[in-house]
Amino acid sequence: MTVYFPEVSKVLYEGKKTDNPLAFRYYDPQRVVGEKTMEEHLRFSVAYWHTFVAGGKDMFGSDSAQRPWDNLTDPMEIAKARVYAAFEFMEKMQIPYFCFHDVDVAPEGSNLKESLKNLDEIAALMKELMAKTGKKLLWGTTNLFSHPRFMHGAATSPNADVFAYAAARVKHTMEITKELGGENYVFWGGREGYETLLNTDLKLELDNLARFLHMAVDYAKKIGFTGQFLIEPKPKEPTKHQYDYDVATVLGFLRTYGLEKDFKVNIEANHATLAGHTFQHELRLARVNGILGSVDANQGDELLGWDTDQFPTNVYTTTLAMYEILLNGGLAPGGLNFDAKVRRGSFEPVDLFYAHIAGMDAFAHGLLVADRLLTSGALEEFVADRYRSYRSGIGEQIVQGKVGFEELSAYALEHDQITLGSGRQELLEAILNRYILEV
Ligand code: XLS
Ligand code: CA
Ligand code: CA
Repeated sequence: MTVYFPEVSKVLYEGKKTDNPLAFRYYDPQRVVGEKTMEEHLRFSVAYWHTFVAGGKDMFGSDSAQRPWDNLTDPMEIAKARVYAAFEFMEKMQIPYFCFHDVDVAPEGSNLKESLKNLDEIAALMKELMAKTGKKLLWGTTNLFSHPRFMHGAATSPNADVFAYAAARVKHTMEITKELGGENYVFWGGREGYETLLNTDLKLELDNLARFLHMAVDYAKKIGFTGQFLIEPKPKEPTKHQYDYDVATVLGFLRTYGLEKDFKVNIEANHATLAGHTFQHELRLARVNGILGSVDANQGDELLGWDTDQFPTNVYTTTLAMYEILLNGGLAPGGLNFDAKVRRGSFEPVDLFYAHIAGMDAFAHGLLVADRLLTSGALEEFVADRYRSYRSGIGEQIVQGKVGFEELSAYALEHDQITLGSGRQELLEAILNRYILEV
């Protein structure tokens, strides 16, 4: 059998003093943190499209990456070689999960029937290797944005034939996801948005998007697919305005259309920052509303305004992310999917290992810090104390709904000399730094 990464043997935990760049310094899968192992907490996943398919193309240049599995001519043979490369990579990296779009794994045929047949053939090979290696599918999804037929959207296209075509593709990918034991299914509305309102019936498009999602829920029930449905918010790119703008927008949409029980969100760090939020903000908002389902673990570049999908290496961000995830009671059945790509200049196969090691160690480090921070209670105690006025007296009555404007007005007339406490932001930031630097 072809070995695609001969320069790398299994990547192991060697501790933070190691000089070996092909070892983990923090990620120790079996290490217990709180009540779970690191592997159970972090549920790492590799993104098929970035790691085994994309070749480094950008607006200014062609593919730059060396991908030995692509050195074939027949598209189906390339697709199969990618599957073998993917499983070799996951084995060597100790990554338990993967995620894919339908079009990542199999080439398009000359018509829909042929495309679905190609997909079935590759899915069968994946199933075989999953059984052999114990690797699992975190989520499947359908690419409803690359082909020109989706130029005006899929479920929100002005053309009903496109809506029908998109439904056929989602139906099929959902069946394959079920067949492979996928734990989630993602809907990222790549072109579900608009370029200009001058040509757009916004109300019909939103109604149609909801109709499409209801049909997906109905079909999942019909075939007994019990994976979690996830919507992945993103404010723009490729469209100027995307309907699933951010967590707050998705929450409003789900509630408007009666879908809130069937969907959670898959939060991508880079999409959060594109929406003008921190990653932590999006995680917090999803968590407190009970819809934090999964995470696309990456980061953007502070100086670039687009979706750069970089590997997550910022330990402040990974710490605050893990802090929210621990407070959420974990992510399962979701996980941390590296929806990230190596830079165009990092073109050698070994760079895929360095990149994933960097991301896995940054999250493992974040987990250790967040766990210690939570055990200390430093932040929670401060926050609880900051809001103590709502646990007795007039605050308690407000919370319990026992008073209205008249009672509050009478109270305020007697209590208009108000004493406030400091927010202590800098002290709290110093505490966070201390914990990050100590691990
Ligand atoms: C693109 C999205 C996409 C989804 C899956 O920006 O991140 O890759 O995660 O379709
Ligand atoms: Ca993503
Ligand atoms: Ca992205």
